[in-house]
Amino acid sequence: MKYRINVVGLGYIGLPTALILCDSGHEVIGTDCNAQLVNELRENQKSFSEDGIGELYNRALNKSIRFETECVDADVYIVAVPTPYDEVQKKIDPRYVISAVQSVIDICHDGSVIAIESTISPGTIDKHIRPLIPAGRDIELSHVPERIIPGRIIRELRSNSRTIGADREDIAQKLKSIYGSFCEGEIVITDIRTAEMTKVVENTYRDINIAFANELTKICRQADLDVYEVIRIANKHPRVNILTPGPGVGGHCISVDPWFLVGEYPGLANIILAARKINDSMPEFVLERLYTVMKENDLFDISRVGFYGLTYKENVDDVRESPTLQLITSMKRHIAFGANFYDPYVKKKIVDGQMMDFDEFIDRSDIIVVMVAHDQIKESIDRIKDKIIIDTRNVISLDNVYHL
Ligand code: SAJ
Repeated sequence: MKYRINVVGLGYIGLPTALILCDSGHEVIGTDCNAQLVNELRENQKSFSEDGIGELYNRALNKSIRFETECVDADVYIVAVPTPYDEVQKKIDPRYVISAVQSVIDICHDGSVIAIESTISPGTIDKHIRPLIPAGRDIELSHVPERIIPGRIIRELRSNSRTIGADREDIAQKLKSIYGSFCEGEIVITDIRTAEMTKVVENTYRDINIAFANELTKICRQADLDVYEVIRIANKHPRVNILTPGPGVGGHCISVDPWFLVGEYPGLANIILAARKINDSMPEFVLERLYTVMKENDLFDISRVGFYGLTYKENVDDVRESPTLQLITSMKRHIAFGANFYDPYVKKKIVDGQMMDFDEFIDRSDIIVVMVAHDQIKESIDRIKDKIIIDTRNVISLDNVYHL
């Protein structure tokens, strides 16, 4: 069955979801409060690049997808607006989700379904969203947390398993038929609170496992062992799968979601809190390594140190909570200024010392700290082979490279 679907919020999650739903034959209207974005989308300019999104976008335009700044009447609403993170209070701010749902409630007809994809902390729907529905109105809520990873959005939209949390079986089945029109993975039905918790648990699981790899790195550094070799061998065990150490954990999800559990269950979330602390300590650990390497090489001029990569992971332009930005905060605390920074994906100047030209960055840096494994640096081995390199991602195939 085909539905009329209004996707509210046309960012990393909403836009690809709107396009793929349109491609699957639904009548789709994409809504975003950013008029400039809506105009660009109408005028054939998609807002970001991802493998496979261009073709989907062109096909959706031919299938008459519409982009609007207001919500419109529809059978189903998919809310995929951002949930800003308050770093001080360690809490997500649900205000955009609340206002998006309110805009939907203001115009939708009874019998409509609102599916919230935005990341929310457990309990948000009961606490902040349900009370928005006026008594006597028949509007159904559900939580269908997104699970896709930047860099593989379109592929994962099709292949990942999905969770649908709903109050009623018929509503869950309706959503299952919609998501099933493009999702080839298993679609699991549950209640809303379980769906909320599951999403946070998934990202917390990953945070804890990355923290284990990072803690091993510190232990191996002290024991003078190669952590990568230790992990490689340990992972030969059929039931062991240790993740990859790195300079910290960034992104809007893995480094954020575990705090919801710590905040709500302070006496119980012990491993979770320890993992967060370990991952948050990694940028500082990189600085300690840098200091050791500088001493070893008799180099003490910070203006000759270059940090490569500002994004939270490779080959994306997203800098939210990125380890490099965390490291810069740490440096400021130690009153260490003057280092060089460069990222091929960050086209605007966002930090002091940021160079916009790769060659200039290389020329100005005697020590290069690889913070992000963008393809560019892996393909520029010839350009950096005479530098002192601290490779926090274990991707530079040169001898004499320092690791974490
Ligand atoms: N990282 C490591 N070592 C690893 C893996 C990752 O240090 O072995 C670091 C990365 O460099 C990065 C951070 O962790 O800084 C997170 O990166 P990621 O690629 O693992 O995950 P995200 O944040 O891009 O996407 C995650 C995904 N969640 C899970 O893998 C459980 C994705 O499926 C979710 O949709 C997304 O969060 C989200 O929005 O929740």
